[in-house]
Amino acid sequence: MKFIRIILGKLILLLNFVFRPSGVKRAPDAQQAADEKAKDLTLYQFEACPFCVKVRREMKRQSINVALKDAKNDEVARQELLEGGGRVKVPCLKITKHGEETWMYESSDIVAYLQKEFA
Ligand SMILES: N[C@@H](CCC(=O)N[C@@H](CS)C(=O)NCC(=O)O)C(=O)O
Repeated sequence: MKFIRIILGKLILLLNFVFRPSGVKRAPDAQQAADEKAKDLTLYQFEACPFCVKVRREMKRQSINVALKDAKNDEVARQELLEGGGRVKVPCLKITKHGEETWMYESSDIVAYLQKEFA
């Protein structure tokens, strides 16, 4: 079972690479504003989780660099997710605004948020 999961994970990453979306092209000042806004975001994720791949693909489409934290292998990140969000489930987007943190679970909600904020 673990072996099948590893193979599926590798396959997902390969397909994601082969069919990677192209990112939106913005004017330099608009890109700078998007980069600035993206600094408020951190994505807690597992590298080969299909729901996390879905979110990372949207980030690529929106041409934004979001800090990624590996909640599978990085024990500190895992603990942050557990304490901040309440459970170790990925993807989870941490949004920090005016010193306040919001922890957003569910890939579809995260994609909708990214589209609302950056598209
Ligand atoms: N409906 C969720 C599914 C997320 C999900 O199942 N993530 C898995 C990893 S691929 C997970 O974190 N499982 C641990 C758990 O549910 O406690 C989404 O779309 O984000």
